[in-house]
Amino acid sequence: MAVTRTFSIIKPDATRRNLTGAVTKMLEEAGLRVVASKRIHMTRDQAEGFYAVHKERPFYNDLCDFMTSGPVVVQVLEGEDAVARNRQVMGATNPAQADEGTIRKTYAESIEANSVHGSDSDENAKIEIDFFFSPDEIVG
Ligand code: RTP
Ligand code: MG
Repeated sequence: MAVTRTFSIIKPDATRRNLTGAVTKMLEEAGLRVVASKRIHMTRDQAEGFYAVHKERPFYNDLCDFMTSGPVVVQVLEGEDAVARNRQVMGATNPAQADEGTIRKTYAESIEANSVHGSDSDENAKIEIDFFFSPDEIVG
């Protein structure tokens, strides 16, 4: 299996509860390496642009409110089959449906405040990494 990259966000519900380290530990224990990381407060424009694929969804406006409600930690993760590996350790979008031992089962508060984001394909991972990071910020 090839070593690839994915994009992760530790969401405002997790940074508010001081869970940046705890979440990162679970990512690392899943075989992912943090090759870029920064704590930012997303602007409304950034949130709307990042989630533009969800623009027509009923939860879009609330989601943009939530993602700008506090700091987030954006990260690039590297590992074997990174996109799938990350989504496995994240767990289902709705924490009520997430498997035991996943980040969302362990820490998420609700389907919206679900602690982490992870890219859903290699193609989207590249787009999302480029949205937040310049090449010199990524050290593999
Ligand atoms: P993500 O993109 O954050 O990694 O999560 P995902 O693929 O599991 O979920 P997605 O369907 O892409 O939805 C993006 C984020 O929108 C919020 N959401 N709220 N209120 C709702 O019904 C609802 N559904 C989704 C969640 O924060 C979800 O992670
Ligand atoms: Mg998604």
